[in-house]
Amino acid sequence: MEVTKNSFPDAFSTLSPERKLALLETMVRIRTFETRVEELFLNKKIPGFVHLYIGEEAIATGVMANLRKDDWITSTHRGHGHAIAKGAKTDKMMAELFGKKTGYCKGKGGSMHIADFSVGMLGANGVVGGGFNIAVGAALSAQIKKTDQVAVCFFGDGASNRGTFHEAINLAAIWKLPVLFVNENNQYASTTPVNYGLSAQHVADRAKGYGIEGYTVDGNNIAETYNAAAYLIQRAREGKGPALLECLTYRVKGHYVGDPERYRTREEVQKMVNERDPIHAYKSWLLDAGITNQAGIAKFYDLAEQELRAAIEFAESSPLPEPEDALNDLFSFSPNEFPEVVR
Ligand SMILES: Cc1ncc(C[n+]2csc(CCOP(=O)(O)OP(=O)(O)O)c2C)c(N)n1
Ligand SMILES: [Mg+2]
Repeated sequence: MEVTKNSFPDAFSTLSPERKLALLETMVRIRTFETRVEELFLNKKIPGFVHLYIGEEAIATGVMANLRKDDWITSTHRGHGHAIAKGAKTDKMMAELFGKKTGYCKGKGGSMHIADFSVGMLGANGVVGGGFNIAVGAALSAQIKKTDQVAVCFFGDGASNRGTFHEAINLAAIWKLPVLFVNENNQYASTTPVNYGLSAQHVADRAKGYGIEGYTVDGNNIAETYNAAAYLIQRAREGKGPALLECLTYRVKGHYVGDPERYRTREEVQKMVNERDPIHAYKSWLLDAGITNQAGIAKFYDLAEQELRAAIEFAESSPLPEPEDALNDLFSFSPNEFPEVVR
């Protein structure tokens, strides 16, 4: 995997040991959530579809560590990691995955509809490329209201071929909106390898066409994603406009749980797991730097397991939605209030 080195200021090095460890904790919480979700799905506890974020944790974690609670993100169909890193509650997420009434969408949406506006998570999205214009809209509201909030739009390599990508980036560029477009180039769009679907060498190359900065970093290296995000988010916050950040990564699991994966070899996947796992790399770095020890790392896994056990218990013991509620919450207003709009 080719990586273009960019010389962003090294904000990561200035983080306290506690904050460096907090990054590991977030990555471990995401990995643990996803690992348990895979098991639960295979055990038929979770209906619908789930797309796992395993192997891509350094992107959500490095970016979100630079956002405030009142900043916004838009997410994708592979959104659990984004939601967790932005501060969503894993018990309400799990309940949503189980289709339970206590879930984020009262059990009506599932994995691809998790949103928590209270922490600035504007939503996962079943529509590939559905987040671009929502993020640009949020950024426009910050500009109009003269707040210094920033919106981050996460999207895949496949999504960069949607028309919405081009519309959104162009408008954000000409209006200098405070939005960062974070591309998670995980080498595949379902069954299509990135080098088949992408006309440029890098997704970031497309930035030039809109007159904005585009960068490519190693998305499996938490220090690199952190540094790039720190610089570009601050720049957006100061009114200097949008940028495109491409994070090179690898989708370790199938496109969805149950994907037969006939489009790639097991050897390819195993090599990436062995050589490029972002959590393994960061743990080694923290140990070498003397910031923690094996027991310190084990503690994060124990805490994440405890959190997940509680989340699963909450989801399992929660009620299913009532049939009478099926048509509630489908509109942001009551259809009876504005009958002429709903006609
Ligand atoms: C508008 C639209 N087209 C097609 C699909 C079907 N689909 C779901 S995920 C996906 C691939 C997305 O690839 P990418 O953007 O690279 O994200 P990744 O799955 O790799 O995270 C496709 C084609 C969809 N959900 N929405
Ligand atoms: Mg992809």
